[in-house]
Amino acid sequence: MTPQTCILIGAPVDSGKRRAGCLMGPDALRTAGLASALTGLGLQVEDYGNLSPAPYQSDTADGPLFAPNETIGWTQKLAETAERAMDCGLPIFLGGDHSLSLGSVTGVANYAASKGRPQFVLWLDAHTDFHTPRTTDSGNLHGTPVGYFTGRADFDGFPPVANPVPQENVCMIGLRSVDSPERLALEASSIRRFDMRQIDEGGIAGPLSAFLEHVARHNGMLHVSLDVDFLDPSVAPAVGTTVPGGATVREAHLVCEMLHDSGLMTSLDLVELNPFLDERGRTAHLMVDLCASALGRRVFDRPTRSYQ
Ligand code: NNH
Ligand code: MN
Ligand code: MN
Ligand code: MN
Repeated sequence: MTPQTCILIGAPVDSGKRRAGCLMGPDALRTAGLASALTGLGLQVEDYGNLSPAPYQSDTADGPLFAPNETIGWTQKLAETAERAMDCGLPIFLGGDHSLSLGSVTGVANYAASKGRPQFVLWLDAHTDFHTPRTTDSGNLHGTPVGYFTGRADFDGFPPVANPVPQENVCMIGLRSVDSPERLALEASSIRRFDMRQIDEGGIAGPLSAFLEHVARHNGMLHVSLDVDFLDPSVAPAVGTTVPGGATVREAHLVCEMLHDSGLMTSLDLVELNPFLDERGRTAHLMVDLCASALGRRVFDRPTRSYQ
């Protein structure tokens, strides 16, 4: 069997919020040994280098949103690149802030549609990122990707979403900071959502396997979006929006190990790493280790579990 190819796509997006630093994320993940961790698992790795946004009109400081045009440029470039990369392997988007997922997810969803398969998304994050440009209070577009790729209105000027991901195909795990307009919209939606209390009470494996079964039953393609702030800030300090009470190292590894066992993941975002805020690279190393778990690193072999 030819080894699976992972495609590293550097997306130094820093326009999704005001605090700078995520532009250094892709190179910090490379420095922490991402490529060699994957080749060590017997995978083929191709690195596309760092992308730049499609040409965009320079942003002004007036208006409620921070740097919308730059984010539009990134969305265009990432959607095109994501759709093309899907034919060549499993793309791993190295962020960059979470606004990169406006492009990565819409791109992979276009690919899935071209193959006649449904797209699913696992959102691992303290936040729901379900705002629209009209509901956001902060004006930070990294709080909007789920709103965009599920087809919510009011993304004026952004590329139209040809293949919105159905709400039933989205599962969020790790939630603990949700703005009221997001909560109201989510409660009216069929997005699956698990806050940290549910994880505390019942563990993380149950909700995840239920979702993976659902993906398998529908022969879906699965995009996983891992925000650094899914993790507890005591183990992952390198993020601008720390929220206490996040996933432990083992909870996060378990999610990744189960993803690998499922064989369902077809694309991955590693986002929101701000190396400027890191402590001797520990967050970058943890993200690399989690990525390795999601792609097959394990202590002992065990029978693989089928979700069909
Ligand atoms: N909900 C807040 C906002 O829209 C925070 C979003 N920040 C994130 N999302 N880090 O993952 O501004
Ligand atoms: Mn996020
Ligand atoms: Mn977040
Ligand atoms: Mn179903």
